[in-house]
Amino acid sequence: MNLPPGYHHIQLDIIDSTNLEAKRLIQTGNINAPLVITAKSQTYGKGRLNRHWVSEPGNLFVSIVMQTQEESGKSNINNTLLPFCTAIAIGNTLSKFINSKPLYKWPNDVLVQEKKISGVLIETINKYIIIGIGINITTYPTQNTKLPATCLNEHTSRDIPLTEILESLVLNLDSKIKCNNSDVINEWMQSAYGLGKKIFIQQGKKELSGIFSGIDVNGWLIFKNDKGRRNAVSFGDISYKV
Ligand code: BT5
Repeated sequence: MNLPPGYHHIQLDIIDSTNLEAKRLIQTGNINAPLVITAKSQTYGKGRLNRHWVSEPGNLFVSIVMQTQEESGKSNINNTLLPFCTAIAIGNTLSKFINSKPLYKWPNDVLVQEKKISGVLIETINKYIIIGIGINITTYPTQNTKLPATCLNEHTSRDIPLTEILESLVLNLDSKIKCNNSDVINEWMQSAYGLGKKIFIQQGKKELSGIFSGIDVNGWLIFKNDKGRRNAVSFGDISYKV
């Protein structure tokens, strides 16, 4: 496995969730970050807000554990824009293998031809950040998903080894987290899905709507409400008018 200098790797067979495994290692003090944990399949793949991530063998399930800025004493990890760095790293990796341009759905989904190919779950625990990434490679769920899904093999005839995808992903992420904020924002915006479109933002029971106009320096989603007033939100699920 060809990972950037300093990275460790644990390869698991079946696990409940690579993010949960990362948490256990952190809690028991058995962590040597940066650490890449991969599994062949997950029995309890997690999405955001305790949603389920369908985790069939053949797809990529990885959690990358890094120390936060304070703990490592480094100032070169872009914590604020980590979700966007991660989406870009996934997008750049997929672009190596397919012709369609991956697009980013705020905050960190990656779509290919308007279908979800990858999801990201970032969690923080005891001064460590766990970046959980699922990428559909060979299969994808065909029902019970909010967005239609897809997988890499639907967009290429080449059989790409998971190791090749993982190596590119970690390398891309390692370089993105060292970029400055404006570069990250600009790169993300160039492939933002739905710019200028009417969006609905679900925040629990509350729903906001407006025209999606970009992200600000903190990665908050900016939208213009129906009265033309600029608003920003830091969290929420986005859907688009059909
Ligand atoms: C995500 O959540 O998209 C984050 C998914 C993160 C999964 C990785 S795998 C490695 C690591 N270990 C874990 O346990 N998790 C991370 P969210 O935005 O909440 O989207 C979840 C929703 O996506 C579900 O409610 C479904 O609608 C849909 N979905 C579930 N599985 C899918 C899949 N394989 N492909 C596409 N969509 C899926």
